Amino acid sequence: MISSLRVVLGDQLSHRIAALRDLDPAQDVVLMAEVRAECTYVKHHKQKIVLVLSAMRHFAASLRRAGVRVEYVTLDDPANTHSLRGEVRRAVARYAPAKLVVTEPGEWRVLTDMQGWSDAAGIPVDIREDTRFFVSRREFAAWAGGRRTLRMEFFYRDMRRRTGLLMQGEQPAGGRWNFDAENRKRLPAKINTPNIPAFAPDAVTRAVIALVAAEFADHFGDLDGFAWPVTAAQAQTMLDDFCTHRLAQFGDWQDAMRAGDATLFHARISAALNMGLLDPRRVCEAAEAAWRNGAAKLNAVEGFVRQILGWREFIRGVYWRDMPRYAERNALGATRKLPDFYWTGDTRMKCVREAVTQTRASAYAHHIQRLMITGNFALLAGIDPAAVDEWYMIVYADAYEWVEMPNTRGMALYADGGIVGSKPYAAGGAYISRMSDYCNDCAYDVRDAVGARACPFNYLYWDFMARHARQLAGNPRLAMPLSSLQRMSTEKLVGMRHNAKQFLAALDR
Ligand code: FAD
Ligand code: DLZ
Ligand code: SF4
Repeated sequence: MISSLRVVLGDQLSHRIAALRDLDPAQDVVLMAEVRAECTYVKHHKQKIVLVLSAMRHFAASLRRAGVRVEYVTLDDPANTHSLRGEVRRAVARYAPAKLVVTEPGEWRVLTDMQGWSDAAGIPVDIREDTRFFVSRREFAAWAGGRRTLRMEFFYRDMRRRTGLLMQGEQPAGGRWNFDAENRKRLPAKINTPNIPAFAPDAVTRAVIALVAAEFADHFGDLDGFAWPVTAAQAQTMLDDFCTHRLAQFGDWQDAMRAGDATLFHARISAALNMGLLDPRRVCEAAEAAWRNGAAKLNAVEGFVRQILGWREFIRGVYWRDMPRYAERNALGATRKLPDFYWTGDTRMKCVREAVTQTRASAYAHHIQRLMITGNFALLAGIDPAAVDEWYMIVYADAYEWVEMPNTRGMALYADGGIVGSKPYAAGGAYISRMSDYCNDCAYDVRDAVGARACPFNYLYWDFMARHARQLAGNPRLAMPLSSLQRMSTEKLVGMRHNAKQFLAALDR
C-alpha cells in the first residue's frame, strides 16, 4: 500500500509538473505507460511516436536517478491493456494507493476520460492545474469573458505587463509592443542559414525506433534521420544554439521559405516545449537576455517572445474556453475530402510538394509553410476542417490538440468564424512567390491566373473570394481584395472560376 499514485503523461515530462509536487519518494509511486491508444487515436507520424516514447523512457530514468519509484509500462509488455485508464486501474490494483494525483491533460478527449478515473479505480483523483503556462485556463476565460472579440495583440500586451518581459517600467521596451513592421523580409538568395543541432539516437531511442518500425509500419512518415532532442538537456542545447546562431535573424526571415531548408532561422523547439522538456518562461527569459546583452536586436527578440508569450498562450486559452464546440466549427461550410497529395506529396505544385515531403522526412514545417502553403491550399480548396485537423495532428511532432486545433481550424481555415484570426489568411501565388524560391522551379507559372499553366493558388484565391464574398463582405481587413473582385472584368473572373472548377473536380476524382 502506498500513499499516492502520481500519473505522468507523455507530454508532461517535467520535474516541476504539478502531479509531482509534494511527492514523497518513500510513500508514492509514479506511473508512466506507453499505450497503443495514445499512439493510434490518430495515426501519428512515426517520428512523433519515437520522440514521445523515447523522451518518456529518458524521463523515467531521470526520476529513478532522483530516487523516485517509477512504475513504467512499455508498449511491448504482455500485460499492457493499452489504454491510460486500463493502466491506471492495473497500477491501482497493484499498489493500492489512497489516491491518484494527475496533471490536467492537453486534450479534451483525455480530460473527459480522466474525469472518470475515480469511478473506474474506486479512489479519489486529484486533477491538478497544469502550471507550465503563463496563464491558467480560468484566468484566460476571465480575460476573454467581457470581450466581444478576442484579439491576440491585446492579450499579449497584458501578458507583457503581467510578466515584465521586455518591459521598461510600465512601457514596452523600445517604445512599441510589436516590431513586425521591421520583420518578415524576403530571403536574399545568397544568405547562408546555420546548421541546426542533430541529436543522434542513443541506445534507448534506437530500441524505440525498432519498436515503432515494427508496430506502426503503416503510419505516415520516415524514421530515417530521426534527430529530435529527447531529454531536457538536449532540448536546452537546441535552445542555446537558437539563441546563439538564429535568434538575431529570426524576425527578419520569419516568414521566408526556401526549398531544401526546413528550419531557416526558426527555433525548432515547439515539440520540446509541448512535452515539458523546455519551460516557456525560461525560453522567453533566454531570448530577453540575448537582447539585453546585445546578442540580438529587439525586433527579433520581441517577434520571438510574442510567439510564445502571446500566440501559444492565446491559442491554448481559446481551445479550453471553446471546447468541445470548437471541434465542430465549420464557418465556411467546407466539405471537400483531403487530397491524397497531402500524404504522398505527388503534386505538380512545388510549394505543396516541398512542404509535404519535408514533413514526411522530419515531422516539422515552420509556421508559414503550415499556414500559407498547406493551410492556405486547404482554405482555398474548401477542405473539410475535420480532415485538415486530423492531418495536422498526425504529421507534426509538436501536435497536441490544444495547440493544433485553434491553429488549424481558427488561424488557417477560418472555420471558427474569426475567433483566432480577424480574417482568413487567404493568399494567391504572389505571396508565395515573394516569400520563397519555390515558384522558380514549378510546373505552374505564378504570373498566370488563367490557363493550363496558371498557378492554382491564383485562380483558387479568386474563386474562394467570389464564393464567400457575401459572408466576408463586412470584414474591413478584406475591403481591398473584395473591391478588386468587384472591379474585375467578368471575362477574367469567369476564366479563373472555370479553371478553379476544373482543378477542384480533378481533385475530387
Ligand atoms: P518558431 O517559429 O521558432 O517559434 C517559436 C515558438 O513559438 C514555437 O516553438 C512555438 O512554441 C511558439 N509558437 C509560434 N507560433 C505559434 C502558434 N501559432 N501557436 C502556438 N505556438 C506558437 N504549433 C504547435 O506547437 N503544435 C501544433 O500542433 C501546431 N499546429 C499548427 C497548425 C497550423 C495550421 C499552423 C498554422 C500552426 C501550427 N502551430 C503548431 C504553430 C507553429 O507553426 C509551430 O509552433 C511552429 O512552427 C513550431 O516551430 P518552431 O519551434 O521552429 O517555431
Ligand atoms: C502522443 C503520445 C503518444 C504517441 N504516446 C503516449 C503514450 O504511450 N503514453 C502517454 O502517456 N502519452 C502518450 N502521448 C501523449 C498523450 O497523447 C497526451 O498526453 C495526451 O494527448 C494529452 O495531451
Ligand atoms: Fe506554388 Fe504557384 Fe509558386 Fe507553383 S507557381 S510553387 S503552385 S505558388
